[in-house]
Amino acid sequence: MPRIIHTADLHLDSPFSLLDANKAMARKAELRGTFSNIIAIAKNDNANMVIISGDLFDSEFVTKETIEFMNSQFSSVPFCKFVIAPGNHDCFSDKSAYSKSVFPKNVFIFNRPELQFFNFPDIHVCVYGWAFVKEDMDKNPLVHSINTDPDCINILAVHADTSSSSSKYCPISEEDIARSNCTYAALGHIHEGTEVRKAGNTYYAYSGCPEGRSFDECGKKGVISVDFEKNNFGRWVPTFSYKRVCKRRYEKFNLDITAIGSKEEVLAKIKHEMAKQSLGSDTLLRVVFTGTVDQNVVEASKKISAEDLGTYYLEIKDRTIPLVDEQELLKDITIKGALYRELLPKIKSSDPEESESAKQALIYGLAALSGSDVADF
Ligand SMILES: [Mn+2]
Repeated sequence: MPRIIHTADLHLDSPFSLLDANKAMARKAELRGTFSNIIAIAKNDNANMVIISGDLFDSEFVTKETIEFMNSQFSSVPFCKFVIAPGNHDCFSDKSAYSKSVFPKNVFIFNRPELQFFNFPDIHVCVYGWAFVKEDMDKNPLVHSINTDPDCINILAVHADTSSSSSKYCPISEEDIARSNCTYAALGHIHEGTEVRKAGNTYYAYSGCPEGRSFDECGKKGVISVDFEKNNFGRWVPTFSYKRVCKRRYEKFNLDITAIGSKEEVLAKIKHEMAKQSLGSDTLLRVVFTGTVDQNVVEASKKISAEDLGTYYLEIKDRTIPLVDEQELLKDITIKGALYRELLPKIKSSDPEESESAKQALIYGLAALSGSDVADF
C-alpha cells in the first residue's frame, strides 16, 4: 500500500523581515525544523515518497548550510524517494542550487518546462511533472493528454496556478487536470491549502505551505498524506489525511474595546479570546483594536507585550475611533470641528458603506490632526 506525503511552498531561507534579527534567525532555523517534522512523519509512517511541488527554497540561491541540512535530511530516510518540481521562487536554472548542488540518490528533480516523468516500478508509482526554469512560465505543459499506465499510481507533481487563466505562474485549468488522467495531482503555489477536489478521474489539491511566514498565512499548517489501495476493479484509490507540521502559527483577530476603561480589562479580553482559540506560546499574534474608545486606554493598552500574553510574538494595530464629545465637536471652531460637521451627515447615512467610509475618514482625519502617524492605519 504505497504512501505519499505531499508538501510545497516551504520557502527555506526566507528573510522573515517583519521580525528583529534574532527572531528572524530563530524562525529561519524553525523553518528547517518544519522540514524535519515532515521527515519525521515520512520515517514514522514508512512513507514511500515525499513530493515537493515547488518553492522548497525562497530563491534560486540557497545557503550552503541549508543545502547540507537538506541533504542530511534526505539521506536520513533512504527508503523514501523525494520528487521535487521547482517553482517560480526556486526555478531550475544554471545558477540555481538545484543544478549546482549534488543531492543524494533518493532525490529526483524535474529540470525542464515540459512534461517529464520518473518511473518507480518498485512501488507502482509514476510521477509526471515539470520545472519552472525562470520566475514565470506561460506555457501549459498539460495541453496534450498523458499516456498513463492504468496499472500504475500516476501522480502529477507540479507548481502551477489554477486560480486564473492569465496567471504568469503556469496557469492550468480543471480540464487540464482531468485530461492528465492521473490518480492524484499534487499541486504547489497557492499557500492557503485547499481541500481535495476531483476533476474527471483525477483527485487534486494544494497542500499549502507547511509553515506560515507572515500574517497573510494564518492558521495551523501541514502536509497531505495519501495512501493508495487497489479496489475490486484493480484501480488505485487514494485516501487522504492532513497532518500538522508547523512549528508556529500566525493568528489575528479584531478586538472591539468600546467602553473598556483600562489596560487590565483589555488584557483580560485578549486572554479570553486567546483561550477560546487555544492560542499560546506557538502563536505569532496580531490583535486589531476596534471600537470607539478613550485614547488614553488605547495608548496604555498598546504597551501590552508578548510576555504578558505568553505568545511568541505580538503586534497590536489600532483601528479605534477616538471617543469624542459630540456636543463639543459640533461647537468646535477649529478644523477638527469643521471636519466632524462635514462628515456627520455621511456618518449618519443609511448606506452602510457610505457610513463606514465616513467613519474611517473621521478616524484618519482626527488622528492626523492630533499628530499621529496614519501611514500604518
Ligand atoms: Mn510559494
